[in-house]
Amino acid sequence: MSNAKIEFYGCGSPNVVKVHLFFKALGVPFNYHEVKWRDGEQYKPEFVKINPNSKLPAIVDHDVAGGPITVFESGNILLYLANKYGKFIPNVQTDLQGHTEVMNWLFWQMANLGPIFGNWYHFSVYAPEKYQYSITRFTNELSRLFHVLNRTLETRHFVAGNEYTIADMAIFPWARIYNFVPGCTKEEFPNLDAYITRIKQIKSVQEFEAYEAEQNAKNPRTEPTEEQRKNMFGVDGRNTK
Ligand SMILES: N[C@@H](CCC(=O)N[C@@H](CS)C(=O)NCC(=O)O)C(=O)O
Repeated sequence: MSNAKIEFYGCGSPNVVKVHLFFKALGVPFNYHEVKWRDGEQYKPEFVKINPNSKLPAIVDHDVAGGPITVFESGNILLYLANKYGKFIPNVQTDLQGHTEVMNWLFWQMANLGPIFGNWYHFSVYAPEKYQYSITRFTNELSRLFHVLNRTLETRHFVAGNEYTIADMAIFPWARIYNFVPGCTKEEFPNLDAYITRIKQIKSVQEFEAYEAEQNAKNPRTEPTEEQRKNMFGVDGRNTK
């Protein structure tokens, strides 16, 4: 393999954190590109070439024979990196059961925890008018998902067993903020809370969180402007190519 790096496109978001966690855990070199999604940069033709769905994260791997290879969807990026480096997922040929259990939870995160948390956040925080029906719907479903995790973690250190895998890298960035959701407490979710503490003890996770805190201090969150809200929530596909 060459010394070419992986180009990593991201922003401050739990889906992007997943990929940072993998890179930190393995010490893989990469070039980071901040895509200003509030300013609509995800719809620029040069980014649409990388991810036709205009979402972050995405990577372009030049460090590969016959490459470059472009990868989008955070779960797929984790799987790509796990396959490439042979880490953080049991080998499919030698441990089909272990491999499949990681995939179960990786797909569970991608299809459930991420989208439901995202919608909960949208209706509870970003929405200019608060619709109780939508907030209740996503709060209930999130609570149900946290209970699924809490029950699973009763007998496991990590979500797919007793090893830290890409399933944890996918789940942790969302799970660590479970108590943002009103009524979701440590008392109700003790195993989930202990899991978060356990993951926060991993050295590479600590290194990532220290880096993240530095970045957040440099770029404090601001309320989006009206123009930014149009880029963030006003796109219906008719005005994009
Ligand atoms: N299923 C996608 C979701 C990615 C996603 O929604 N990313 C947000 C992070 S900020 C994004 O790109 N938002 C920009 C937008 O919605 O325009 C994944 O897991 O990669």
